[in-house]
Amino acid sequence: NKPHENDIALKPEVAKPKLPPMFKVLLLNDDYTPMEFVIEVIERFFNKSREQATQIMLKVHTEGAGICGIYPQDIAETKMNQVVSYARQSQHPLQCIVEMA
Ligand code: TYC
Repeated sequence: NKPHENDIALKPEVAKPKLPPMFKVLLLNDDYTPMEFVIEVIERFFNKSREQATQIMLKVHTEGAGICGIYPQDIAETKMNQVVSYARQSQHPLQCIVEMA
């Protein structure tokens, strides 16, 4: 009792719950932006406590860069643009970048 040759076994398509690709938002160190301003930026745009924001700022200051948060691409890019625009309004050279996580 042979299977019919048109009975090709197709792998059933399983609906995978797909997570969006995630992107890191980083601050870069510079010699001019005041530490207090950087702490306020991290609190305001990345919803961190004063203590968390201070730790992140010090990491950026000593290591050159630090992650403020990880988000889907559109949110990560919006945060980067908000940080840069706020820093420029305040005439600070603070740099913010997005990287694939
Ligand atoms: N290096 C700066 C200073 O000594 C402080 C600073 C920290 C600047 C983090 C930028 O992303 C930064 N005033």
